Amino acid sequence: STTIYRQDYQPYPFVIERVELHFSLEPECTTVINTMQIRTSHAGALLVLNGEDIELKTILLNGQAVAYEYKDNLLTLQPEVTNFELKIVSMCNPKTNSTLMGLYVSGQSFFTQCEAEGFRRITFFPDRPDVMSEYFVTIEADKAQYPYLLSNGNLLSTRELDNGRHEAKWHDPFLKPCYLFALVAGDFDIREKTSKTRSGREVLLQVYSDKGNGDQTLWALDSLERSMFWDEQRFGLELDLDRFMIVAVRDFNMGAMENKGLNIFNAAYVLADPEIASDANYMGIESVVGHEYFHNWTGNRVTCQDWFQLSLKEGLTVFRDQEFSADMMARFLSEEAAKSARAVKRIDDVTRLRVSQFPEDAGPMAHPIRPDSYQEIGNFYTATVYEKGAEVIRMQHTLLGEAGFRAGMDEYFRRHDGQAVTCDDFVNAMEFVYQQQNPGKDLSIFRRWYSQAGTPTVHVQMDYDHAQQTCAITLRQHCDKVGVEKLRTDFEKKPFHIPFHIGMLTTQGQAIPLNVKDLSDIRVTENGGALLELTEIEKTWVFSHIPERPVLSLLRDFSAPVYVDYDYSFEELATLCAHDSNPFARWEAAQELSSREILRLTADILAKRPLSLSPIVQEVWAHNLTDPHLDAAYRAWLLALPSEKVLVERLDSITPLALHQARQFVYKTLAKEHRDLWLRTYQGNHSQKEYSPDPISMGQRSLKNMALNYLLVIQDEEGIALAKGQYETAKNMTDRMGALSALMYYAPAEDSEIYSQAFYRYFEHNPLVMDKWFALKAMSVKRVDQLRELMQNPLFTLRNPNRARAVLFQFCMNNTEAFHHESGEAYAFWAEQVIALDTINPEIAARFARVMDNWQRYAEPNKGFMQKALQTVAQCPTLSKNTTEIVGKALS
Ligand code: BAL
Ligand code: ZN
Repeated sequence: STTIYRQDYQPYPFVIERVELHFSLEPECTTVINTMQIRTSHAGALLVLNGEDIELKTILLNGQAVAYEYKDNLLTLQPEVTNFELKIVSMCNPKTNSTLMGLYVSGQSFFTQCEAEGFRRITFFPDRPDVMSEYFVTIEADKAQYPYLLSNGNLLSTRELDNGRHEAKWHDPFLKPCYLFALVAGDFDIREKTSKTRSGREVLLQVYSDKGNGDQTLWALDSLERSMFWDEQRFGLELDLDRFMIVAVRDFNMGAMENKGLNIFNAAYVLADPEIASDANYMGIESVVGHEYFHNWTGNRVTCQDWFQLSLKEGLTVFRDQEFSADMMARFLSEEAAKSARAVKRIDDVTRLRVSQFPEDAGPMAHPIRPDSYQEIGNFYTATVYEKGAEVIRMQHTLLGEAGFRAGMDEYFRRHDGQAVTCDDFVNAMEFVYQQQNPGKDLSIFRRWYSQAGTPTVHVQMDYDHAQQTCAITLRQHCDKVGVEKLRTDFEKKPFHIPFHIGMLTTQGQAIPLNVKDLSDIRVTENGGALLELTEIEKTWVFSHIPERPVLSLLRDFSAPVYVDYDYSFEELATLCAHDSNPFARWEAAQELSSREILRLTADILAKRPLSLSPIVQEVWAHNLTDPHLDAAYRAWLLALPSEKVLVERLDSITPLALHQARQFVYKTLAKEHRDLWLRTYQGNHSQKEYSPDPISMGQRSLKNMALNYLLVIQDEEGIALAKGQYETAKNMTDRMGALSALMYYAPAEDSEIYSQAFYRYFEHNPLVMDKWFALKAMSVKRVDQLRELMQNPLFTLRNPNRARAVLFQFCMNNTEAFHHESGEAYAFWAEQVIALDTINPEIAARFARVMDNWQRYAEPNKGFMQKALQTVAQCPTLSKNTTEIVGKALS
C-alpha cells in the first residue's frame, strides 16, 4: 500500500467555484450529472479528479468532447483554457454498496456518507477538504417511494414530473468541501419545531426517522435546540442556515455526520423513549447531537486543509461537546451538586480516554493527534485524534482560562472563517491571546502535543523540610518513542508543556493553602491548589509555610493526558479518598488504591499464592458507601473498580485471565464484606417514580444498579430476587437492562435464560434494543461455539454495523474469559470474522481488526496464538487497503 505524507501537501491548482449535481435516483442504477465551473491561474496544469466504483458515461469541457485518462481511480485531463465548465455523467449502484460510503440504500431509502473519501464514489471530483465550492443540487426520484428529497442548505423549489416522479432543488449558500455533501431520499416521520436564534432569526429544526419512529425523536430535537442556544451563549456562535435537519439511519459506519444543514445520524444516536433507551443512550444522544451541531462552526465554517489536520475539527468539537454535556448536567443544580455533576462528566470522559486512547498510544497504531502519514485515512478516526485531541484543546483552555480561550476562539474565526486551515493556525490564534496574558512566553513547546505521540509519565518527588516548613515538589517527565517514531532514527523526543494541577492536604485531610507569592510558572487555583507548568524534563517548585509533611493531591481534574508516578502509601491514598476537595482527584485515589490491589493479586494468582484483600481498601469502600455528603452519581463512580482495559496498560506482560480473576476476587470480597451496605444502598436508591433523564435520578439508577451487581456477583439470594423484581416491574430501559445484565452475568443459568428470552420476545421488533440483547449475549457466552450459535439467530447480520459491533466487538473486547480462552480458539474465530467483514465493509473490518493491536504485550501462549491469527488475516489475498494497514502495522 502507498503511504501518504503530511509534508507532501500541495495546494490544488484549480478552483471549483460552483458545482451543480443532478441525481436521477434508482436503487440499482443512479445517474449523476455533475456540472462544475472551474478556473485556474496555472494554464496547462493537470486536472486530476478522484472516482471509485462509478461508471463514467460522458465528459464534456465547455460542451465539447475532451481527451482524458482514467486509471487507478484517477481521472486526468489537461484543459487548455483557464476558465471552463466541465460536465461529467456517471452511474453508480447504491443497492449493492455495502461499504456504506458514498451513496447507498438502507431499508427503502437513499443515504450518503462522504467523509472522508466517499464523495468519489458518487461523482468524479477532487475529493480533498481544501477544495471548497458552492453547491446546487437537483434530486429526481419516484414520488410514492421517496416523498422526501433532501440535500444541504435551503430548499429552492419542488415540482412534479412525468411517470410518478418528482424533483427537489437545493442550494447551499456556504462554500464547502465535498466531504460535507449529503443527500437523503425516502419516506419518513418528521418531528419539527421553529426556534429563534439570538439575533431573532427564525429557524426550522427537523428530525427525520423511519416511519413509525417519530414518537422517539423528542429528546433528539430538544437536544438540538439546546445545542443551538448553548453555542450562542458560550461561544457567541449562531446557526447560519434557515433550516437544520437530522436524519436517522439504521446502517451507518459512524455515530453521526455533520453534513452542512443535513446531519445524518446512526439511529442509535437519535431514537429514544424511556422504554427503549437507557440513561447512557439519552446522554449519548445529547452529546452526539451537540457534537454534530457544533461542527457547523468548528469543521464546516472553518474546515481542514488536509486530513492530517483532522483533529483541528474533531479534537476541538469533542472538547465543545464535553463542555456542553457538563453544562447541561450542571444546570438547575446547587453549586455543590453542580461541581459533583461536572466531576462525574470529567471522570466519564477520562475513563473513555484511558480505555481507548492510552492503549492506542502504546501500540502499533500510535500517532500524534496530527499524524504525519497514513495509508488509509479511514483508519485515523481514532481515539487519539478525537479524545486526546480534545485533551490538547482542554489544556489550552486550562492555560488561557475561560475568558482567554473564548478570546482565542473569536480570533480563530476572525482570521479563518470560510477557510480550510491547519492545527497550527488554531494554536496561532490561541497563542496570540496567551502572549497578551503572559508577555515573553509562547506556545512553541506546547505545540509538541501535535507532533509527538505517546502518553508521557510524570514522576513526582516530594522533599519536605520540617525545620524550614518548606515542601519541594519535583516533576520529571518521560515519554518513550512509540509507533512509527521508533522507526525514525532522526526523531528525538522532546519535553512536553504539561499543565499540572496539584493540591496539598494534612494527614487529617485538611486543605493546605499553597503560598505561591515567590514562585514563577505557577497559578493559584480553587481550594488552595496550584497549577504548575512543566515545560522542561525536570523542574522543582518549593512551597513555603507548609506546617506538616503533606499528602499530595496530584493531576487534579486530569489537567494533562499523562500517567502520574508517585510512591503513595495506602494511608495517603485513603486520606485522599476520604477528604480530597477535588472530586476528580478523590475518585482517582480510590482507583489507584484498588488498581494496586488488583495488580498485586494478579501476581499472587500467577504465583499460586493465597489471596487476601487489604483491610484499607475495605474500609475505604465502606466509607464511600456511607459518607452522607456524596450524591448518588459520584458515589457510584467512587465504588466502581477500574476496568480490565485500564489495568492491562499497567502490566508489562499481559495475563488476561489472571487479571480478570484478580479483579473478580476484589469485586466479590467487597461484595461479601459489605453485603448489608450494598443492600441498603440498593433500597435507598430504587424508586418507581416516573422516568426522567436528569442527573439526580440517573445517578440513583446508576448507584442502584451497581449495588445490584455487587449483590449478584456473590449470588446473594435476596439480590437475585431484587433483580427479578426490578426486571418485572421496570418502567424504563435503565432499570430493565440493569436487572437483566446482572442476571445474565451472575444468576444461575436457568434464571438468566428465562429473563433473556423474555426480553427477546418483548423487543424482537426493535433493532436498537436487539443490539443491546445481542451485546449482552456476546459478553456472557462461555466459549466460541456459543457465539457461533448466536450468529445463527435470524436477526444477526454482518451487514449492519451496529449488529456487528454488538456481537463481534463486544465479544472480543468485553468477554475476557471466552475471548482469551487458553485454547486460542477465539483468536482464530476473530481472524475468520475480520476476513468475512472485510469483503462487506472495510471501514468496520479495519476497526474490528484493531482488537489485536497490542498482541505483542501478551504473555504466552496468548501471544503466539494472536500472532498466528494476525498472520492468517495478513495472508488473505483480497484484503482491503484499510485492513491491510492495520494488520501490517500490528505485525511490523
Ligand atoms: N466527522 C465524522 C463524524 C464526527 O466526528 O462528527
Ligand atoms: Zn466530529
